[in-house]
Amino acid sequence: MKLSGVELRRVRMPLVAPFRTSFGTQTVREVLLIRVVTPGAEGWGECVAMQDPLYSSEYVDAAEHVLRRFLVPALLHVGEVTASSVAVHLAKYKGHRMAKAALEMAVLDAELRTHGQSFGAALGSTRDRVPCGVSVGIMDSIPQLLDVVGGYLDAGYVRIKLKIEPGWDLAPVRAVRERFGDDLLLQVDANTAYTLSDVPQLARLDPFELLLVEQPLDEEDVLGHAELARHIRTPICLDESIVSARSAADAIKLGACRIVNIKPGRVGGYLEARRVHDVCAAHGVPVWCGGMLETGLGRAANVALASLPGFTLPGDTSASDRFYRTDITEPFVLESGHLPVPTGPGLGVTPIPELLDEVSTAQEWIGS
Ligand code: OSB
Ligand code: MG
Repeated sequence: MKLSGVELRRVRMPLVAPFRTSFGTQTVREVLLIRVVTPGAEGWGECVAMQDPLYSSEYVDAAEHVLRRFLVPALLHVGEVTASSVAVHLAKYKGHRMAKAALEMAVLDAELRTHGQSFGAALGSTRDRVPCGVSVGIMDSIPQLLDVVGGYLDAGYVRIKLKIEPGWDLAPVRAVRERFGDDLLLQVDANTAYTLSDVPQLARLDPFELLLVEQPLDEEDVLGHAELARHIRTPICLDESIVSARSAADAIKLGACRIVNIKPGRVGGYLEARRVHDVCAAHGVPVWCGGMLETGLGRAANVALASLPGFTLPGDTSASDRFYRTDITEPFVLESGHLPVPTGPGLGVTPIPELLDEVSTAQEWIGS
């Protein structure tokens, strides 16, 4: 497949409510979209890098820059491109996994549309719908949190993830357990906000029978997580620390995690995400699909990934209206706590031109 050109498009979408985590508060999503044009079909990619380098070192302006300056030209200069060769062509450029993932996603979408195959079918889907959890931000008060969680449970979400940080951990977990009961699938995500000196506090979460605690320590502190695992009963799940199938294998071998959150952007693409899934499955480690406030494009691909057999825990694959009043694609709507895996060619969804134009702030064409 020869690429005729690549469009980089910036989109700005307001969130339905502020989303607060231990690393900051977001009120708007600045997204970088990629459209690749090939003779057979167009393909769409979504870059999950955030506006500021607070979750990881990548941020959206940098992703746009490295794509324009290095990654897109590298692909335009090779004659035949296949989705599985994208990572090879981009490998000499270090890091920038979210930028690479977005470009590979667009090429994969174009390739699959050309052959009439869906993302799910290509990745190895074994289900036609996936159970959905929702990530709940840090709130101003416990009553407000209970209202918000109650609303999500009424909407049908089958699992609740509470964002936590020092000073907002035990009390929200206890309150949600007391109000909604022991059967609620409940987990927490610290986004690296703790250190090993917090072992006693993290151990106080043990009685609440959480599914997991996600990324309590620094992303580079894999051994710290292994040490923490010796002092708490709650299973540790890694997010930020897992940047490849190799790092997943290492973390598992070191005893740093019993569960892995897979985000395709964080590991460099959907093909590497499948390899992370395969490594975890080989070790009997359950995985689930994380989220990065995706539009309908990234959401479609995430739902497809989440339908692979090793995804045995509900993911942060929530409905479009969790974050956006209006999505840029046909919205993903929760049905009995599940989302359907798209079946059409490629992502199975495309941006609706008028909706996309309404939120676009810049676009740039890079021809071959
Ligand atoms: O740590 O999982 C995370 C959003 C942005 C950055 C990091 C994370 C998150 C979420 C939201 O928790 C997940 C979603 O998109 O639903
Ligand atoms: Mg996380």
